[in-house]
Amino acid sequence: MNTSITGRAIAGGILSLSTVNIRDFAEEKRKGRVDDYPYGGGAGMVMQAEPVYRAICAVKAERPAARVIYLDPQGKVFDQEMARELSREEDLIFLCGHYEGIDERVLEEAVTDHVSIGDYVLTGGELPAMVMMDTIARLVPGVLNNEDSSVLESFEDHLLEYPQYTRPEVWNGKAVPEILLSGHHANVEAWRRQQSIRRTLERRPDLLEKAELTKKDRQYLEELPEEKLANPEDIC
Ligand code: 4GX
Repeated sequence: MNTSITGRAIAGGILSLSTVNIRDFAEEKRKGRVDDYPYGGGAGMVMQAEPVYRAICAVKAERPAARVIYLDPQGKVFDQEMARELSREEDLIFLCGHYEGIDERVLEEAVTDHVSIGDYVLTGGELPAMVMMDTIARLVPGVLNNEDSSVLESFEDHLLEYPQYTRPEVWNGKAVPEILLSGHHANVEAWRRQQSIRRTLERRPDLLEKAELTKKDRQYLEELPEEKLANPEDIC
């Protein structure tokens, strides 16, 4: 988090980030151990309620209004819309579990949001928390400058981004699409829009349901499948 765009934002005081180690809130006699066997038996270990509770209380003493987000494969799946909503919060606490999870009672007591970053299982919540922090951070005003701006933001309009090209004009025998060199701004915009729509249809057709398409967009979209279906057999 201390490098690149988020690093610059932290150095500039736009964002701040701190961590607490739940082990530091372990009972004295357990010497930093915070896991124990699950009641009812079964494989693996469970994080105890009390150290987790103390850790959350210590953070909340400084940030009483903060939402407490538990990284949890059973949570609501994180997306750009949720990131936008969370970027409006002043403070966020990310609770990262390890092992088989955390004693349910402290979750009931302290967690405001259960969030999953996707349908796969990691060893702990730290990477999901970092994925969320990075995604949310770049939506906080002042974090991105003009150079890495997000005005024409992918996903916000439920379309994939158009392809990008930079110098040289010909690389490995491949030329940059001519329209991009034309200097005709309106034509470039129209071409990029079409590329976005084409890519979304080919790679993520599920996104198109939510996309807001103009009449022109729809017209282009309807012409696409015929063009695509006409080809595969002809190639060989
Ligand atoms: N999106 N993990 C949480 C501990 C755990 C185990 C069982 C509840 C039940 C994940 C994800 C994720 C790994 C974080 C297991 N918690 N978190 N951890 N996918 O896989 O958010």
